[in-house]
Amino acid sequence: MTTDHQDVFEPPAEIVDRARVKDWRAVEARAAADPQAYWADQASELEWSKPWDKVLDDSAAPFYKWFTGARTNIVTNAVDRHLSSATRNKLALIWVGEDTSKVRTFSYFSLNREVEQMANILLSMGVGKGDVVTIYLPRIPEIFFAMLACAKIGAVHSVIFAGYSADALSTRIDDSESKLVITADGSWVNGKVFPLKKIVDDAVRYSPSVENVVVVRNTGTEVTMDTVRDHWYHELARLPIAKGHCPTVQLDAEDPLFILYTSGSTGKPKAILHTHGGYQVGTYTTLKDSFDMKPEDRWWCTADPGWITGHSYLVYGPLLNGATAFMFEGNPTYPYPDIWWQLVEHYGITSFYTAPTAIRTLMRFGDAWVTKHDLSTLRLLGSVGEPINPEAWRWFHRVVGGGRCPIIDTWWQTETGMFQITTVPSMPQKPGSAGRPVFGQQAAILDEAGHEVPVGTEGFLVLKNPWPAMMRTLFKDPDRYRQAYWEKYPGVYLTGDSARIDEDGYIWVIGRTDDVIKVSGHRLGTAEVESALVSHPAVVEAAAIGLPHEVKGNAIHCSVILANGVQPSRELEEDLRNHVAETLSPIAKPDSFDFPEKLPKTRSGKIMRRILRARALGQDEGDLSTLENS
Ligand code: 6R9
Repeated sequence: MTTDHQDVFEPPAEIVDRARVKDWRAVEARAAADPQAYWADQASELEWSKPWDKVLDDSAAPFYKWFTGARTNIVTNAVDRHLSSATRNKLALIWVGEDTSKVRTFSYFSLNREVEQMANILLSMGVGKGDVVTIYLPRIPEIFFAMLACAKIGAVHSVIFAGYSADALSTRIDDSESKLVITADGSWVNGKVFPLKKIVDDAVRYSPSVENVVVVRNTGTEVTMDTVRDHWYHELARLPIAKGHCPTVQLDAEDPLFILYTSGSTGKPKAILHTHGGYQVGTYTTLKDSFDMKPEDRWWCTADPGWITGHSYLVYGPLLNGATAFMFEGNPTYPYPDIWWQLVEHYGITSFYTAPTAIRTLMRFGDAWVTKHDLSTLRLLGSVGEPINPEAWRWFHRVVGGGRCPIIDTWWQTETGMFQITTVPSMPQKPGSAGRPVFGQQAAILDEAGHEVPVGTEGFLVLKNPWPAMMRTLFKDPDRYRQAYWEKYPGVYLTGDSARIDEDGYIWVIGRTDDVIKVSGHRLGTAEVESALVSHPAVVEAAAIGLPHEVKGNAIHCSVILANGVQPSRELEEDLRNHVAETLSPIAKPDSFDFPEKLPKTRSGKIMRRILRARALGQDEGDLSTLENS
């Protein structure tokens, strides 16, 4: 370990005094001795209409099942159980628009009313148990209502980040065979309207499964409404059918709750499937322990509900804990780079969870934007999505947290559903290390052959124990599930990340080992960018790689073979960039290009990205013996 990594921050005494988990070593040891007993204890803090027969069924591993035989619904625990007590009047959600004069707040009582209304409408449209509903909504309260309404009636939500293009949306709708799409007229992005409904129109033209589109009025933009297919949500809400109580359907613990598409090594995104029972236990427990959730907390997770972080720790986790969630529609630098700190001060946020890329962006504007606000309500800070570099960690700690607030780094994935490597507030923190495996989990770093590597050596990060919020399979693709995650090292879960472990058992995640790139914390597949590029008439072949970037973590660099007679130019680069934005998403825009004569390939035709990376970084190209025509 280098000395840079040896900084240790001991948690302040008042944080430890207040922490739920004070003696973390004892809890860790108890959970390690009997993980199933640990998870059963956690699960018994939630409501089940029928108890489980078995905590873990591993008879068909890697298709693990949790809390088998139990009946439950995540909405019973996230909403309903808070209605019978004083919590019904507590704020469940505070929402602030990009125009911060727009504020909407919901107590648990009124959140329930909204969810019942949306659920009644879904039922009236023939949505039933097991049906997949596509949700393409921005950060507005209706995304909470839509997700919870689906869960309430046993439908499966498939949230698509409202920054994906029509092509990407259409592929995901088709793959899931969704009959209903919930969207909005538009969303606000830095003062401009992003035309969501228009994108849905384009997507649905090629998606024959869609029978109904429900449109929430948000920006007031003019949109085209198909008289048969499209319905305004506010008009449906006035109908008698929308009114009245809507019971929460009790489901099998293993019934699906949602699918969420994420990028993998191929161009086809993977639909990760999560279920009601285990997912509620995992997200409830990890948020409670790592962020020391208390009734008086105001929790702000800046992630978009379109990603797993938004699912687990903006929507479900806080509600399962009966906390108050805060959601902001806007971006961190609009209209000024102190908008977040202004909101933290105004709304008295106590726990603030964000991504390193945002911290690095805001850090560049200087301390004054932060220090002019009174951030003394903050108690805990959190980080997710990519490794946090020690410099950003220290700035976040010193300037935002006033040196008082521990930073809870949380390593996890769409697939894991819940934190896997993190700290709890009473644990010492090391800037740049994600921490230790969560209680009940064990991690290891393996070499190519599957042997554990010595302390301090980089290798493949694997997880040894199953955990309740683990994905159950890839929707409609169980073979790919087994092969992608469980085949390289039988019996352990392959994360796709490389990491080191230090002498204290802290894990230092380095990055992905596959063709997945995290760009500004967003997960993208190089193959998706490549297929967007080759759909441009000037492009014959393309290879995308991630290169280190100071703010974004990684930036996308593309090597492109141009069609005969096409010459590289600035205009062409701009055109290709816009083409990727339009066919995939603006978040996938390449940063830089080069236009070689040919791509380095192995004799079997596989692109050698290692060589492209070395070339782009001006480094030695290394061993070229496997190169075709070497
Ligand atoms: C939650 C989320 C998963 C990948 C993961 C890893 C990277 C996430 C991290 C982190 C270092 C952290 N990652 N959290 N790397 N430190 N705290 O981001 O899910 O979008 O599926 O991405 O993100 O590479 O494998 P997802």
